[in-house]
Amino acid sequence: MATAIAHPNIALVKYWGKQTGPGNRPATPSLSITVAGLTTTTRVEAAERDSVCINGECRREPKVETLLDAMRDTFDLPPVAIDTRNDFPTGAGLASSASGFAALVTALDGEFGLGMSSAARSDWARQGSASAARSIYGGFATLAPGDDVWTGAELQAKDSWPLEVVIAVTEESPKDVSSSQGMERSRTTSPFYHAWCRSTETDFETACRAVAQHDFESLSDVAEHSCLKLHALMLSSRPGLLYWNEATVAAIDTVRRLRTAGTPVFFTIDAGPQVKAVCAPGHGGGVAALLARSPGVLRVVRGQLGDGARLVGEPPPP
Ligand code: 2P0
Repeated sequence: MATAIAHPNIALVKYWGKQTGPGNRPATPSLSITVAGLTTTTRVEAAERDSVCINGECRREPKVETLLDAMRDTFDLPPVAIDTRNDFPTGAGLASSASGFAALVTALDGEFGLGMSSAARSDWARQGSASAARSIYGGFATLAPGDDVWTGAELQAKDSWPLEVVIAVTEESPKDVSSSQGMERSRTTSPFYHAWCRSTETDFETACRAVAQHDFESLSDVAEHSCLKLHALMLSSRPGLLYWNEATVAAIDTVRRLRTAGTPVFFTIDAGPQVKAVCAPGHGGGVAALLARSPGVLRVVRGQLGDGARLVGEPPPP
């Protein structure tokens, strides 16, 4: 058997909406940071039939079944038992599908000797869940159109600009509307969808430049804009998608007040009510202390930039 770990990633320029046709290709490029401190651990081994257990609960997972079917068109892959565990809430806006598919493809590659490059693992992970293409890589990662394919890539290594992350958890339970369903609803019903696609290409270029220049102010500006624009797109879908709760709004306010007082920090929020504060190096402790006291915050999780998905030795039994 083989075991792989992967970390979720937090998009600073968001992906929301797919191209039509096969391959699970996003409609727009995206940029993220991979975050150590939250980890998915996935173990795979050959078995008599396919099975998937997530946090000890075995169930049908259509997205995993679709990915395994597609991989079997290319590889000689036997039936496989998959056991995956997250040390953070699953399906609650913390990118568990990104780390999940990145760890799964990496474990399958290791166990069955599929001989994949990082780019190939990223390509297969994207077919499971598009944001997973970025969790194959550490540090700052992108998912953007290449010459003829959509590829993930490492834009910059984690040590080159060690930003810190503080996640304010405001709800532990899974969301009602999955990201896949939500983004399809936005694509088909929001009057703002085309403006979202057009403007995200510019945001992506701005953010790549800000990362290359370690320009925190510029990155803050474009990342908060991408986040708020994403949620405006969600709200303008029919029926409207509202992933926030009261504590989410209070935490945004806390981050804004911190920044006004001089702390280099910005917020971002995905398809869930958790608020992620991204801090310049050395500022995670102060931000965590204040966010922990923000109304409605259940707990805070601190993270650093992390490595990409990788094989590990067998973990001790739970
Ligand atoms: C992102 N999100 O760029 C954006 C921001 C959520 C909000 O990618 O349908 O789980 O499996 O490709 O990757 C969540 O969508 O969706 C997501 P599928 P995925 O991180």
